Amino acid sequence: MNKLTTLSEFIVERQSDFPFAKGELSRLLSAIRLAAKVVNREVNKAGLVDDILGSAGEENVQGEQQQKLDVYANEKMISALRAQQEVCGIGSEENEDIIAFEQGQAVWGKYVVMMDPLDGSSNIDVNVSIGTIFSIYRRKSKPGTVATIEDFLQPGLDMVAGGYVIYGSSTMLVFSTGHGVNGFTLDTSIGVFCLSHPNMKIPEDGNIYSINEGNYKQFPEGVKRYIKYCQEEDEATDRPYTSRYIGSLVADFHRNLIKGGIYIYPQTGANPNGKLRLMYENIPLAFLVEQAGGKASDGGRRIMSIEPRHLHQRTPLFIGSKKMVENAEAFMKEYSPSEVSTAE
Ligand code: AHM
Ligand code: MG
Repeated sequence: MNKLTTLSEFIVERQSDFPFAKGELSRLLSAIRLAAKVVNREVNKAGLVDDILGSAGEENVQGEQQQKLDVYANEKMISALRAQQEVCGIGSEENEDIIAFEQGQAVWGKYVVMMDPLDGSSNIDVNVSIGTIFSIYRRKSKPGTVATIEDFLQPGLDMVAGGYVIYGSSTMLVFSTGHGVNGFTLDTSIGVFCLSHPNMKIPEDGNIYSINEGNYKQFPEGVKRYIKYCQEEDEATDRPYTSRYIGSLVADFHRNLIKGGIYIYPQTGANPNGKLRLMYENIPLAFLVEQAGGKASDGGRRIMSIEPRHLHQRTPLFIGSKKMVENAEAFMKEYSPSEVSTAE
């Protein structure tokens, strides 16, 4: 049997990849790992336990129904990170304002975390994969003071680590510290994440396109034309492409990362800036895709260099295999020039 590398062993071996003090990365990631295992346990029994399934009866800051598991995952992530005391504050999809820790050692924490604790949660009730997305930044304010919004509003280029957990047919933690992307699969029999996908690379080109075509009429002309291009027959370019859309960003992204493909959530009539959130959905996945050799933009601008203005900001997202994203951008430039922004 080949020797398995556990996540803990991997972190110790790769400690030098993390540009800051010893032990911080391992403590931060172990908080995320612990919360992921706890959420995984609940996700897996969601079909059995009545009080976990379904809506919590409240709306979150985005005006969407919060699912009970959203609330649960949010609480677990926050308490795990608070307990590790490396993090002075958290920005979450589920909380309107940042959570700035004011007591104990946590105010000395050098990092902030942004997260979507349970993305795609409308899929829980129907047993479809969901995920947790996270990003880690070094704080701007002085340790020992209470974190401020400026600690969070940093462009993706300043991110020090990020990734996601996918609760799928198996549970995986995929992350990067800016030195490539590695994927770990949870061995549920021993409760340990093991390195299963070392040094992940996204194929430079692909033949899968992922977009909610139900919104077709609301898409910019450039996206409409790109979809038609994907559907045309052309043997030389392997078209028509295959259409795959789960409606769970992490799952759609994960598949395309492995197989090659493009995921697009463009601006629509209902969501003129797209639906997905820049800080805790688009940037962490853009970080990963770039680390894996792919590309991410809002149709014009590189996601990683956008200067964020507020915590729950939305942007369109074009992400995946480099050649496919470049091609979709070319369609945007040609047919929807007024909707392509180039300003940072
Ligand atoms: P959520 O954060 O409220 O779960 O919403 C994000 C989800 C993504 O997982 C998914 O890619 C997208 O919304 C699907 O949106 P739509 O149903 O409009 O296609
Ligand atoms: Mg989400």
